[in-house]
Amino acid sequence: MNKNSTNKQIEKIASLFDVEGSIAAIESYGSGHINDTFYLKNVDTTLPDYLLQRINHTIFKDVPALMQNVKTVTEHLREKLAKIEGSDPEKEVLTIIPLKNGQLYYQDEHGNYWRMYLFLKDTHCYDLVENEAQAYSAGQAFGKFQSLLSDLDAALLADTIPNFHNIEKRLERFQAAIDADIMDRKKEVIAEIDFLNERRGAMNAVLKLGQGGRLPLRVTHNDTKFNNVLLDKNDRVQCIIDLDTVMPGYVAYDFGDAIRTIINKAPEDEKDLEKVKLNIPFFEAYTKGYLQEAAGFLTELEIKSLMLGVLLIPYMQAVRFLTDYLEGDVYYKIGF
Ligand code: ADP
Ligand code: GN1
Ligand code: MG
Repeated sequence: MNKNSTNKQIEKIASLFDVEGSIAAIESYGSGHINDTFYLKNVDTTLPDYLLQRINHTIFKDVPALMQNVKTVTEHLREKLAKIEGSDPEKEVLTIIPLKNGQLYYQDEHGNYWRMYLFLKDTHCYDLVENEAQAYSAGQAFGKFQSLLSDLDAALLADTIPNFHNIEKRLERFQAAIDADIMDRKKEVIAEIDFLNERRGAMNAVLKLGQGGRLPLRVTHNDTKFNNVLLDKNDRVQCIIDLDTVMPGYVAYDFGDAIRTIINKAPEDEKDLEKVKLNIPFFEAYTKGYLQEAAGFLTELEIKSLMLGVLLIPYMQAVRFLTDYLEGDVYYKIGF
C-alpha cells in the first residue's frame, strides 16, 4: 500500500476514536519490533496529539484481554499517583483514548486491532543509555512502577503471552526449530546453537524458585528495555510505556531485561561484537535507583533473585531471536 492510501486509512480509523480537534499530519513512529505505531499531530497545537497503534495480533492473540490489562494497570497507577504530592498522573501514566462508542480498541475489516493513546508531548526515548544519571532514573522508574503496582492482585491480569518468560518452554521451541530447520539455516548457526545448549542447565533457577512458591508472582512489565522509558525534555523520566506485556511475572525478569539493555554499550542488533561491551557503572546506577524504590516491597529472596534474572534474560533473548531466525523471521520485524 502506498503512503497516501495508508494515511487515508489511518485518518479514517483515527476518526472513530474520541479525539479532540482534527489531524494535521501522520507519521510512522518508533523502532519497536512488534506493533506498528503512528503519530497523529493535531491541527490545533493547543489540543492533544495522539498515538495510534496497530497491535500485532499474531503475537497478542487476545487483544481484548490485553487492553483490559492496560486499563486495569493504568487506572491503578493513576489512582496511586493522584495521592502523591507533586505527581501529575496525566503526564506520568499512559492514557487510553477509547472509541467514540467507549470501546478500548477498534477491529478493522481485515481483523487488525487498533488502539490509541494520548501522545505525551516533549518526550523522547533512547535505545542506548548515555550516562549514569539516566541509568539511575530508569532504575527508579521501573522500581516505582512495580512498587505502585505491588498492591494490585496479579491474578486480575491475563497472561497476554502465556509462558512469555518460561525458559523451559522457550528451549523446547528452540529445539523444535533446530529439528525442523525449515529454512535450512541451521548450518550457518551451529556455533550459536552449541553456545546456547552448553548453558541450558544454569538457566531455570528463577522458574524453579517461582514454581516452588518461593518467589511471588507480581504485576511486572516484562519488556523493560530502556527505550520503553519516556524521558521529558530535561532527560528526566516521565512515563513507562509499552504496557502490552504487563502481566503476572517475577521481578527478576524485569530487572534482567533492563540491565541487558542498559549496560550494553552497543545497540542490541550490533553486528560487530567487538562493540558489545558491558558498562558496569551503569549497572550499579540502575541497581541503586531500582532498589531505592523497590527494596521496601521486595522479599529477601526476590532481591537475591535479581542477579539470576541478569544471567537469564540476555540468554533467553538469544534463544528467542535465534529460534525466530531458524523459523524464518516470522516473529520479529528485522532491520537487515
Ligand atoms: P513497540 O511495542 O513497537 O515498541 P511502543 O508502545 O514502545 O511500541 O511505542 C513506540 C514508540 O512510540 C516509543 O518508542 C516512543 O518513542 C513512542 N511512544 C509510545 N507511547 C507514547 C506516548 N504515549 N507519547 C509519546 N510517545 C510515545
Ligand atoms: C520486542 O516491541 P518491542 O521492540 O518493545 C519483544 C520483547 C523483546 C524485544 C527485544 C511482545 O519488544 O520481548 O525483549 O522486542 N516484545 C514481544 O528488543 O515479544
Ligand atoms: Mg517499545
